Amino acid sequence: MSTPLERWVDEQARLTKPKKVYWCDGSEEEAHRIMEIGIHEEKINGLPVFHELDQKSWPKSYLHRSHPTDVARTEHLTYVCHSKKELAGPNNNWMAPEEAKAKLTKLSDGCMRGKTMYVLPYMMGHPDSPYAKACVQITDVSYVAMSMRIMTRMSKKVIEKIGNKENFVKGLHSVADFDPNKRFIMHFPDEQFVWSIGSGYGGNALLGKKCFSLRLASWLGLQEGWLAEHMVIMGVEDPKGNVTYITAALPSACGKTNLAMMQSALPGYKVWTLGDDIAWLNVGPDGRLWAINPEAGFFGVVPGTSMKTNPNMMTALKKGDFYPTLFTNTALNTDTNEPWWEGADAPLPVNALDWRGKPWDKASGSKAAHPNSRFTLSVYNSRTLSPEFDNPKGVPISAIIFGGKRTHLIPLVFESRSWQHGVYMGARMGSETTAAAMHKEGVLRRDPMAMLPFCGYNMGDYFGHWLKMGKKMTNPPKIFGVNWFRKDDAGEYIWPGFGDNIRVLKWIMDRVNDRVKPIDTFIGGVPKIEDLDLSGLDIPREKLNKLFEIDRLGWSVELNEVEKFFSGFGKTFPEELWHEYKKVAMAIK
Ligand code: GTP
Ligand code: SPV
Ligand code: MN
Repeated sequence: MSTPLERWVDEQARLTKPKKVYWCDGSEEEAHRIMEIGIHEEKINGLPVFHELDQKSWPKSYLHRSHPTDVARTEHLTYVCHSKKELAGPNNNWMAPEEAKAKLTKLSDGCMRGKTMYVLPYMMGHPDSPYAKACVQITDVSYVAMSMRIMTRMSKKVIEKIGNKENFVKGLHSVADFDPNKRFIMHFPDEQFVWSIGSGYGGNALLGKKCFSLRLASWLGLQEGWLAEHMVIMGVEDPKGNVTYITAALPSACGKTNLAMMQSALPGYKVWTLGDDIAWLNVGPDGRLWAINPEAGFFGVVPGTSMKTNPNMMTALKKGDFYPTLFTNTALNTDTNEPWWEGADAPLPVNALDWRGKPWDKASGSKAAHPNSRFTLSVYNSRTLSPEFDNPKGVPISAIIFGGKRTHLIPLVFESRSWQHGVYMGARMGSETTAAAMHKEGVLRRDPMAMLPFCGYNMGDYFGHWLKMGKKMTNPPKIFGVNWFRKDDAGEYIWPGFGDNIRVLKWIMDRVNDRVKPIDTFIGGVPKIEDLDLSGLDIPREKLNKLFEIDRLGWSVELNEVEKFFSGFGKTFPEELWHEYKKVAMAIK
């Protein structure tokens, strides 16, 4: 007798018609085999699927070039197919499930012809964690199979775990012919099923990541009383050895990976990494909020990564403990066979090919590496990996940070007055767009809790769920806002950022332990400058004041935007958050 899993795989094979079906076991030996296949596969932009980089300087590292139209998430082609449109809300594209399936069935008929169908059994979360989920993804791309091996806990044991169960998480992925006109990322929340066609890019193709662990998981969290969030999880150790666990939600390409892997600029402080992108948050029996990272790898932004900005990530990238590390869409120094990118430590290459495989020099005026070029590597390469990473229970959270990329208005750090006010702070968040999705960069948009592209249901209900979660905790985390990106009149960042962000985390920890008091303002509590540890940092006082300046006119313009945004959710928008909004609006007048 076949199992429901085997029957499901058979059914997909009948539709997509691959040359062969290959069940992966997650072993290293198998990874070498798939790598060999990719090294000899058809060229994209002049390279095979995997190009071996110089193994002395970049052990176990390979370069992949994507299809030139396929370099970032495509939010306009991403749908959440709830039974009713209202469930998806104004924050999602919606299509009726039957219509979406009919469309995708047509596009998928024979889409794997001549190709291998990889069946990938994987866990999101530690297999012993009560919060972990057993999943299976099908894909027709060796690069996706390899990336899923790095990003998740892939193992044949998951097949045993699923056994005869019907309710495992399903993902069907095919790049078909990469045609952007036939590209769709469709979610079926009632079936825990993601169907993605036409794109091989990270968030569109690694279905355990944004598609399952955020969009579908956020919907599950609503039913079951937990949260799936676009958040860093980190432990910050003080000089006495006490570790405070903090989560931070920052929109795509706004600094999560760098925060999670920070090399502290303050002696005696150390950041321990638990996750750089996704957190699943549950209320523990102790009334606190507990976080696990469902992932096991980093899919991080390459440009800007260097020994100066992120020495811990550079060391992890060169460590090569776990096989393999992938670079996607960086430039290639053809003299040394090394990857190169804007902001790298290595000097400008003399002979280089850009991310498309075209000869490049500085005079060409274009970027050598794609601004959204990425590395994919295992967390186990990281020397800052927290000893608690594999703890199935997760870690207890003392503070939640909401931040964004705001060149104006938003201060370096501020604190909410209560859980409810903190939820309002998260809901009104805005951020300037980045290269992580296909849209114009640098445009301010609302991005509540950094979840706008990832909340799998109506965000009005999502805000209500956040409020409810607060009521379930006897000891909830304190909520803070941060902004590393404020600029001066000359257009320069005021705050040095990166390792110096520890100074902000230290103030947050001092607030968690009630060691200092904030100054109350209408947006929340801001630090007294003398309570910030600025030792060894040379920033003139007037510049520092700029970081905390509260521009009333700017805030009233902002509030008009916020009001319009909140109103879009109609009756689903919680009254409690209107109440918080009105308090701020009154205070500004
Ligand atoms: P996703 O993987 O897309 O979710 O992004 P992320 O939030 O993990 O962003 P990441 O840490 O990769 O940072 C994106 C960009 O922001 C990189 O180019 C970084 O160099 C830059 N960045 C990160 N932290 C800081 C900071 O503190 N200050 C400044 N100025 N730039 C930063
Ligand atoms: C993001 O865009 O927020 C990412 C990269 O973390 S992706 O996996 O493509 O979503
Ligand atoms: Mn992300």
